[in-house]
Amino acid sequence: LRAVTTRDIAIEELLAKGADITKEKPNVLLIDERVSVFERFSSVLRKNAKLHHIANPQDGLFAAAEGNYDCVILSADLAGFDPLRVCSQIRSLNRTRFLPIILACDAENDVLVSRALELGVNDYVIRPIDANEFIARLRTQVRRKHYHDGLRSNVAESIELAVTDGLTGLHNRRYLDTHLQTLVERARNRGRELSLLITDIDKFKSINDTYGHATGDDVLREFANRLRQNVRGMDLACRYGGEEFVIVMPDTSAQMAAEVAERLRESVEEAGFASADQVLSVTTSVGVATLNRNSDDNMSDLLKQADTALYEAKAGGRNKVVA
Ligand code: GH3
Ligand code: MG
Ligand code: MG
Ligand code: MG
Repeated sequence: LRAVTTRDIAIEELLAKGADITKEKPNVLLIDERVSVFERFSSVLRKNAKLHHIANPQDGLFAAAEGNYDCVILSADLAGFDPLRVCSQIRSLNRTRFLPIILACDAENDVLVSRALELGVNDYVIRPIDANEFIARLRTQVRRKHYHDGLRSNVAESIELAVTDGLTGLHNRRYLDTHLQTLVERARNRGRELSLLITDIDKFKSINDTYGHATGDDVLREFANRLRQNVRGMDLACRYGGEEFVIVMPDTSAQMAAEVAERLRESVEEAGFASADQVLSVTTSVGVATLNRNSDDNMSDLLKQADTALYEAKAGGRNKVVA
């Protein structure tokens, strides 16, 4: 509730300030088959917008989805087309869901207008059009759109940050914690296999102690690259803790998972890790676990199983896979 309130206040402030977002001319798409209507809107908007004109609503819908418009003017009097249908089509496409629509009517039509507003039309005008009033209404819609576009990309960015590890760009533990249980349940419901591995860099503390923390960070980044090279697109790779990483592998048997783990172990051991002017030898230990379809193991059972295997790999001398 608080977020909504803050956001509303922010919008109102922005609108009150007449924020500078209409500095660039908005791209406006007019959907109406009549050239006379286009000419009237052209003269109304003149220097205030770039007006594009499409006669056929189906083409208009396509253009709206493909193009980068700030507002659509939809004629209520489209020969052979139901404007309400066109409106709900615009609202149902992802690309145009938030595109402002102004309905332009030839005459008062309360029923049509109220249904259109229910379907998501943002505003309406009745011909003959008053130029100043129309420009003001258009500006309001364009400002709102730009403001919300900004909010949406900020939200997308914060979500991205919240589930990404800043150092390596892999998913973070929070992401794993929210998705692993779903992957486990999906595998179980579909009778599919699922494996995961935990890998922990050997003696990482001594890398930090010997070469410094910055070098340690370089090693972590390069380690993440080698992880990425060894997993498929459908696998979920995440940094689980300091120098500990988890890979979840859907549709992967215990044997296949052990092979992935061994390949990863080798790819770390085989080539040195470059940092500044030195090349370091790094090794890693891996514990593998596979979902047992005859048990009711959940996500934490699976992680525990892999962690126990990892512990055995460490106890057994490190640079090992235990499956
Ligand atoms: P083991 O083979 O048993 O895993 O030994 P280890 O030294 O790798 O394990 P330990 O848990 O003792 O040390 C992990 C070290 O990782 C300690 C911590 O300071 C370091 N570390 C954790 N996060 C980061 C990080 O983001 N950057 C750097 N450079 N070091 C980190
Ligand atoms: Mg450790
Ligand atoms: Mg370690
Ligand atoms: Mg560790």
